Amino acid sequence: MVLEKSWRWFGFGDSVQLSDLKQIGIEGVVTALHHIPNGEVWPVAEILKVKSAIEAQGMHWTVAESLPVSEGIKTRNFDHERLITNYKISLQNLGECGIDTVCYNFMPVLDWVRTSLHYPLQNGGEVMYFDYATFAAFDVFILKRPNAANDYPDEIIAKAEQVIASMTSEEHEELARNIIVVSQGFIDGVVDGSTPDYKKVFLKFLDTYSAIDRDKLRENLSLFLQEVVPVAEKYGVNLCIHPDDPPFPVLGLPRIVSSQDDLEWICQQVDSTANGITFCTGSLSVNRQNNLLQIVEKLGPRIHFAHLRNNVFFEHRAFHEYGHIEGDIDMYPIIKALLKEQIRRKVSGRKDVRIPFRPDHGVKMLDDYTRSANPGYPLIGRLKGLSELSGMQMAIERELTGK
Ligand code: DNO
Repeated sequence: MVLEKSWRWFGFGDSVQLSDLKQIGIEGVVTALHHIPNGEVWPVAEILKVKSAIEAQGMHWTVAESLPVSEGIKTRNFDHERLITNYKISLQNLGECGIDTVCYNFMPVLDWVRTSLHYPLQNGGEVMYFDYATFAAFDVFILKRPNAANDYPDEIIAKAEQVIASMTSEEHEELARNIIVVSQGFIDGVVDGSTPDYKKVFLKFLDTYSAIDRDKLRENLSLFLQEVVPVAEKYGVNLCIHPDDPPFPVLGLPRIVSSQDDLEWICQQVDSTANGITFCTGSLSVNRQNNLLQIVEKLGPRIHFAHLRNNVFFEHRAFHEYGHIEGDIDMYPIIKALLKEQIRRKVSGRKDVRIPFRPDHGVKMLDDYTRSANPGYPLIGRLKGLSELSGMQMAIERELTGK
């Protein structure tokens, strides 16, 4: 049995229709109620609209990605009780509607970070790129975060000086906009990019973490889990936290979902299958200390969702994304380990045997240049990845079962 073929669909405004997904063999749709403001309840009626549209095409809503955790929960500000109550109601509503897997993350202020959304590959394709020195240039010289330079090694600051000098002022602005607005807006952006002072607004958000270090953020996550996991359990929902992308602190903000130790610590906070993880190869692999295979072996029963993506790594934490089965991550043993986990589940009589996977991000290619898409989510590049990953799974499955 292969992993469940799933696909991130951004709702009725997505340029890819549900009928297209059916055509390409998708079984489970991954989506969210993107139109509901962060922190508000997801009402049953809205959930059902999306669910029935998906089911009308013969697929099912396999994962809610993401049910956003508001900043007020991460910082445990004055409003956190209301926000957690709303979160619990949304979990109940999702569970009662039969949506049994909910992905979320606990990254402060920013979700994923890239310094270029259009990095050209030699073959004409385009991917996303993260360069630490360019990121430092943004932080120190464009955003001008107080004392930012102290957070980087001297050699990175020296490179950042060169980077900034080589860019025009329009490019400075584009870099800031990409990091603060463009790559966040379509998922869970906290800053309204339409205001001219969006960088100042962003700095204010960063300030809300001035008294929150790694330990404090861990405490806030633990308190959140203690409240929501029992509700998820009661309504038959498995929660799965998405790792930090990239998996290290950025902008002076702590990041606490970056390593195997972090994931184990999280799973221990509430000892329940409902307290699980999203296994994202692209994010976790950027921390070169992480052994992805070991993570599957150790935490397999808690993996409720897999994001399969590949990277090419350079020195000083730089990387760019790549074709799903190319690149520096060896997908073969990872897929094998995930398929073995499914076999273990079946043997142990677990009901949720199949792990949904989605081809995470993709190379922009061919007709992708003429079709609108959110950054990282081109149709053809993802479709190519889906096919390659699926073929690999079929072959490994035969090898494992002899069928
Ligand atoms: C980016 C995604 C993330 C992810 C969330 C999950 O493309 O991988 O936005 O969906 O962090 O909560």
